[in-house]
Amino acid sequence: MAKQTPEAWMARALELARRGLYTTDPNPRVGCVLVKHRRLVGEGFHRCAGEPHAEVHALRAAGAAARGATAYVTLEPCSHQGRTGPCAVALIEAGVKKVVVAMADPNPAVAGRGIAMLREAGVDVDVGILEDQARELNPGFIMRMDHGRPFVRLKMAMSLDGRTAMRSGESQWITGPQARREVQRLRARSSAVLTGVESIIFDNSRLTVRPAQLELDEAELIAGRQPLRVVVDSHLRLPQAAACLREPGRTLVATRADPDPERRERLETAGAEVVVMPSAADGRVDLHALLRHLAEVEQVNEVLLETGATLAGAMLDAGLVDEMQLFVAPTLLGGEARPLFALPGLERMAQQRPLDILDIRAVGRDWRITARPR
Ligand code: AOF
Ligand code: ZN
Repeated sequence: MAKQTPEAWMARALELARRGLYTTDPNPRVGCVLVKHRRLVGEGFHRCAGEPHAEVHALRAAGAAARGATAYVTLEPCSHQGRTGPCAVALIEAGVKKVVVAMADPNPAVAGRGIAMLREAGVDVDVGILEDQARELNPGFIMRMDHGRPFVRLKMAMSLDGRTAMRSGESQWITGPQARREVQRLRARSSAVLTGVESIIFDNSRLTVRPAQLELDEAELIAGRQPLRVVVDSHLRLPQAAACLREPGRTLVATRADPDPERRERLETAGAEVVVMPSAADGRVDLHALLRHLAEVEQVNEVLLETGATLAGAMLDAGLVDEMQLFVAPTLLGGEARPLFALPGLERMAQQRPLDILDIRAVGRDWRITARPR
C-alpha cells in the first residue's frame, strides 16, 4: 500500500471524520488515526456531542501501542474540559510522540492552547496538512466560531430557463428523485432549515429529513435527528395547520418586534416557538440578527436555505449566502413562471451578481451546480 505520506494518513483521518457528517452537531466533525512504525495502530472519529472525541476512540483502539506513535488529527486536539476531557492531555499521557494537525481549532476555548500544551510536554507538532479539506468539512462550525453566524447554503431547484415555480406557486416537482434525495442529504447535515412563510403557504413543505428516502446506512447514521425548522414570518401569517408544525423536532417562527399577541398565541398553541427579532430598515425581520440568534442561542452551524425568490434575494442582498446548490432540471417552465431571485433595483450590467462555479455534476437526469457569490 502507498499509504505512507503524512497527506495519505491525514486523508484517512478526514475520511473517518466524514462519518460524523450527520451526527456531531453542534460539534465539528473530527477524525484521528494513530500510526507507529508506518502501520495504523488505532483510529476513531467523533460521532456525537457528549460522546468521546476522535482522539479518545483512536487511543482506546490502540491501547499500549499508542506509546511512541504519531497521531493525525483533522482538528487541533482540545485543551478544555468540556463534555469530555482535554484530548491534548490524553495524547500526552498515552505517550504519543508526534501530532500532525490539519487545522487549529477556531473555538475560543481552545484556539491554539491544545497545540501549545502538546509542545510544552515535548510532543512534536505539525500544523496545516490538508488544511483546506479539513476546513471544508466544518464550514458551519468555523463560521460560527469566527464570525458568530452560521454558514448558509442555499438550495434551489430550477428549470433550464431559470424558473423555480409556475406563476401560481405550483412547483412539485421540477427535479427528479435523485436530486430530491440529494436535498434530503443536505437537510440531514444541516443544523437548521430556513424558509419564508410564503414558501410554506405555497408548498406546505414539512422541511424534515425522511430516512426512508436516504440509503440505509445514512438513515442509520442520522438516527432520527431533525434539523431545526426556521420560518421567517414578519406578520405571523404561518397557518396553524402547517404540516411542519406537526412533524417531530422544533419549529421557530422568526417575527419582527411587537407581534400581534393573538396570532402569536395561536401559533404557540399549534407548537411553534415564536422568536422576536429586531426589524430591518425595510420593516421586515433583520436577517443578520436572526442568523446571530441562531448561532449564539441555538448553536446552529450549517443552515440550509430552502425558499422562494423573495427571501433568497434578500439573503443574497444581505451578503448572507455562502454557497448555492442549484439543481437544474431539463425542462422549461416559460416566461410567466417565477425566477430564482427577486433582486429589485438591479438594472445595469454594473450591478450584476457574479458567481464562481465550484462544481457541476449530473444527479440523475438533473444537474447540480455548486456556486459561491464572488
Ligand atoms: C477534539 N476532538 O473529536 C472534537 C473536538 O463539548 P465537548 O467536550 O464535546 O467539546 C466540544 C468542543 O471540542 C468543540 O467545540 C471543539 O472545539 C472541540 N471538538 N476536539 O479534540 C474532537 N470533536
Ligand atoms: Zn477533544
